[in-house]
Amino acid sequence: MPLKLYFHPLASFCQKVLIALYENDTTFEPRLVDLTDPASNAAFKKIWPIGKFPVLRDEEKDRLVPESTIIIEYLAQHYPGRTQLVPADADLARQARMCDRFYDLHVHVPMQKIITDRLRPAGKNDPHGVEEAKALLRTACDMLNQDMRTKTWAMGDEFSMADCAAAPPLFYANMVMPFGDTHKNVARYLGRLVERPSYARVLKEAQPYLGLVPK
Ligand SMILES: N[C@@H](CCC(=O)N[C@@H](CS)C(=O)NCC(=O)O)C(=O)O
Repeated sequence: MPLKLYFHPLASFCQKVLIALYENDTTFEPRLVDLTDPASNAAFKKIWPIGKFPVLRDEEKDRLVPESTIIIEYLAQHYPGRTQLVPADADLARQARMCDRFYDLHVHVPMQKIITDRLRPAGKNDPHGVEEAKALLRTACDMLNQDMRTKTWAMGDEFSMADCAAAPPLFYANMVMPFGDTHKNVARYLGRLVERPSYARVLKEAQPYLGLVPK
């Protein structure tokens, strides 16, 4: 099996890549990294000293591919399947990348900030940073609510990398800052994502760990 994925089922950026892999039934060897286990953490940092996952290893091509977006680009290029993760048309591809960036930077990062602040040791919280993150998340949801008025998926009719980027942060954002009553188009989009078989599988596999998400 040429592909190994270093990941954790609960980690939202890892889920983004899992969706892409499951969309195309891409075969890979799962390598679960437990960052709370010093041995697992140290072994992973030998592979990728930055210590953030997901990271893909392609044994056949002798390549190490970090960063969720770059992994999906790599899969689209070298292991394509029925779901075209990055559109072939250059203009559409740029728009898909722009959506991916929007979700990563303006939804995923603030959602992570809100959740990880709850894991900080007592006295080490960053209330100002969390307020900023909530404001950014609210602005992003306002914009997405407009954008998703008439669309099925982030790029319109076709599921793409942008939807892989959207599903995990929207799911967790809805847990920490519920938007069902305020952003109905985004909530309906999240409903479609949750029903998509690739993401439904990701959520099922994350289920045993969901209790670890701080309330
Ligand atoms: N830009 C990276 C972000 C990866 C990231 O933040 N991963 C989180 C898990 S969702 C992580 O590794 N957290 C552990 C840590 O920061 O120590 C990507 O897109 O892959």
